[in-house]
Amino acid sequence: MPETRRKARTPKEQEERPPPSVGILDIAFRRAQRVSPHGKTKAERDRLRAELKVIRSSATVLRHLRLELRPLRPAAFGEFERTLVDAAFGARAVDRSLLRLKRAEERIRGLTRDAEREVGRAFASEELGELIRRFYGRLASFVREIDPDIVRLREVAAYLKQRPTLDLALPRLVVAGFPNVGKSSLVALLSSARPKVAEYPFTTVAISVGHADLGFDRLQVVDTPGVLNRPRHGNPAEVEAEATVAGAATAVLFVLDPSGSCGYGLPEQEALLDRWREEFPGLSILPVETKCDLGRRTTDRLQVSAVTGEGIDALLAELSRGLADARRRAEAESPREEAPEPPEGRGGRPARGRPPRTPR
Ligand SMILES: Nc1nc2c(ncn2[C@@H]2O[C@H](COP(=O)(O)OP(=O)(O)OP(=O)(O)O)[C@@H](O)[C@H]2O)c(=O)[nH]1
Ligand SMILES: [Mg+2]
Repeated sequence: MPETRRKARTPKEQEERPPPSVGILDIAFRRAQRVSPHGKTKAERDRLRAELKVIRSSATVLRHLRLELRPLRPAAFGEFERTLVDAAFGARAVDRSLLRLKRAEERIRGLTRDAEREVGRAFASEELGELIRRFYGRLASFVREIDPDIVRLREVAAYLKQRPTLDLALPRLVVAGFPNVGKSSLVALLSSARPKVAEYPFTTVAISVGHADLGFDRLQVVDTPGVLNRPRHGNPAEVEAEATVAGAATAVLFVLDPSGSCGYGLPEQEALLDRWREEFPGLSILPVETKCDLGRRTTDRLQVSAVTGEGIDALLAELSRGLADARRRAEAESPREEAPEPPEGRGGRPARGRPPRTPR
């Protein structure tokens, strides 16, 4: 699905910024240059200086590489984040970069060990000088080789930084549906979030989170971009929304606009609802029809209006009931635990026995 992937930076964009290796090596070599060894003889001091140059430059490079990997450490990079990143960058690309960074670390460690041994065996100062030059050269080429990988991991880190952190201990109501149906308007009414609302599709292009207090229960309300029902051909915003439904939802509030003012007919919206019900049989999906101020119809579903506020209290009551039921079920399942939490499934979602799925 090439259209869902992030584009690599153009050569011109890459030209504008020096590659990461320039900064990393600059700091490493400067630190190594500042060594002031003690020793009785010049030969002793020369050897110690060479040893310290090897150790300091390599340690500085390794520390920088570890820093590049920090945003992707397991604690910050759960399965939900992984799904988002896979969808945005391509799964294999990120794995390849991680692997290449790890390999570069191992090679640098090996190079350092060899250089330390050679320094110990060297006789003359000139020999030491030549040894250090060679070591610096190889160290630099190892780091330069992974420049594209460091750039990619930095892009992933920046992407993740823009995504809200979901508290996996709190229930997550994901508000989803077709574009322009009124999802963000409902999120603004239900929670503390104030997402942008406008009369064109794809106003929301990334997920955002607000909170709602429903009696005893605190709920995270997640606004998502609209999804046109076209698996494998969705744009990055649609892929992100589907990944959130698949990987982060405790429950889904599926918003339908029967008035058609969103620009899409009810049958195509119903088709998306049907597909999700089929793909996520264990997920609780509550459909709600909105914009009822534009016209009411006969239906068993909840009907609301974000403009007049009609039906919102009934919707809140329904959500409260659903949450209380889920809490009671969790308490019944783990009666001895003080703070009952559902067992975590994929992406911190309560396990429901449905198969993991990579959204396309
Ligand atoms: N009449 C009426 N208009 C509404 C209602 N809810 C939302 N709208 C309008 O519908 C349009 C889309 O609303 P949004 O809340 O931005 O819809 P969305 O589903 O978040 O849209 P995307 O983020 O683009 O997918 C805006 O012009 C809103 O003012 C409603 O209950 N009644
Ligand atoms: Mg929106």
